[in-house]
Amino acid sequence: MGTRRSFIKKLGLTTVALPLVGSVQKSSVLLSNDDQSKIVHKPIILSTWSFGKVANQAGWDILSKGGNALDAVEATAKFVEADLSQKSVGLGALSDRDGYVTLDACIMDEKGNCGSVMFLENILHPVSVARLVMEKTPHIQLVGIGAQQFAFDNGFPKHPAPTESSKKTWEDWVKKNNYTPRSDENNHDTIGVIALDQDGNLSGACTTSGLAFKMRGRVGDSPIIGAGLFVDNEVGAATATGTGEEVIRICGTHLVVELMRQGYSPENACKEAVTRIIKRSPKYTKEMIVGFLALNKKGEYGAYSTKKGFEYGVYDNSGTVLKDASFMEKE
Ligand code: SD4
Repeated sequence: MGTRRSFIKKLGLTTVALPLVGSVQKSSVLLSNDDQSKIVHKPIILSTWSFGKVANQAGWDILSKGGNALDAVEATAKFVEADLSQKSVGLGALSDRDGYVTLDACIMDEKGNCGSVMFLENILHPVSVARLVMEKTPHIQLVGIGAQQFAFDNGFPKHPAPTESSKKTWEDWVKKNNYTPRSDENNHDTIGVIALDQDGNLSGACTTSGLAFKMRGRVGDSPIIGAGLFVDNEVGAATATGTGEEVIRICGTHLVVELMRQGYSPENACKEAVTRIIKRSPKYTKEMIVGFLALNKKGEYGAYSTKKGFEYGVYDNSGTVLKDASFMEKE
């Protein structure tokens, strides 16, 4: 073995495990250092936060059978929307400060097609409405009652909200009336999901109820293309979570993808975006969380956050894992 390894080293070759299509098996092949930079790691799906790890299964079921990234990201986003125990995505979420649950979502495919809904009420699957905006209208964004009417017209039923438990949390909050609409440990968990399919195409989706107890009508970064989500099939995809106002200011995910275009690794691109946010408002660093998650065309990925605690799920041919993002804040 030792002899084989030193022989490989001399030649500048490395043994690399390559995933096989739709299977958990791996094969070992020898690649020159030049070839290593061309390795494409696919299919793969990534989602924000710990529920992302569970929800990735829905997308992986599609990707592992050769399905496309767009269907996969929608399926993963829907999985979380359908879970009414989630307090920051879908109709089970915490309300705004007037007691209404208002949802934001968007989706983007490998051709630059995109759709978005904002301030949408009583609809279980905003991400699917966003997809229909993309596929059936000449527009990108629909808001409020217009978005809701569009959903009804396309057969989405009206669902009640808030849930009893979210209503109770809101009633308790009203008593304190402590208006701090900022993401912290207790107020986060948008699902942003990005995927690379077997054909080498990228797509992404993002869906949220936004910040708990936000002002009525407030919309964050999540449904904004280039802020909460961006996909460029030549380069990569990125999604964001956390205090949306900070992400919008720097067109966060567009920035991350453009940095990857310039040669940044996914993690370093996310780190640079976080650095810009912190540079403008260092005092917020300890108070709020903003995290970015990115995937490039080769299937390399990375994440970076203002502070400790941002996790993301990864599902590829080697299985499913939850990872901790790197972070800026030092204790
Ligand atoms: C927002 N970015 O509405 C969302 C909230 C979020 O983790 O992601 N929280 O600003």
